[in-house]
Amino acid sequence: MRRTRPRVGIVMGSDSDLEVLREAIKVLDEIGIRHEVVVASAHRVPDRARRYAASAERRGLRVLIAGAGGAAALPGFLASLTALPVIGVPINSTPLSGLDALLSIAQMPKGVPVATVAVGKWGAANAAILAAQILALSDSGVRRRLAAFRKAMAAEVAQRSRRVAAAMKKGQ
Ligand code: RP5
Repeated sequence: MRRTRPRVGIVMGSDSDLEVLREAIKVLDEIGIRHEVVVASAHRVPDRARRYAASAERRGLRVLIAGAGGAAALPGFLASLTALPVIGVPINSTPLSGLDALLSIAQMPKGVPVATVAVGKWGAANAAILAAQILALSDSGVRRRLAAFRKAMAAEVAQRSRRVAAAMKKGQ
């Protein structure tokens, strides 16, 4: 069977960002979306990051998820070089716990948007769900699997609610 090409590119400023971005990888795997993962810092290897962004659409990618810490230029840098939607994940790798990255990624100048999610692991997971939602607009398979993912999440909340109710009853 022919394997489909990756649809989501996950780009990180450093391999030290991987622990956070694993949350995005887990969600994409769960929903069954092919992805690729690369390290390409905007500050340390700008040419590599530029080449990646410039070739992304041609290579079949449809959404980029970019994680960076510090004065996080990477998501905005990629967004300036491709028309693909870029989702930025602020990484809590600095003494400011990611607040610096959040502001750098969210405060893009008018004309070059980056969809910015929460700092750290929650943001990484949400970046993957948002990427799935974008792909679902034109892919019925992703739409079905995303619906199943959301259904499983709702079932889990219901289960937690039952657990809390049982614990309350026991305590009474
Ligand atoms: C950023 O600097 C990376 O995205 C990372 O979050 C941070 C620290 O990188 P390392 O010094 O751990 O390589 O570019």
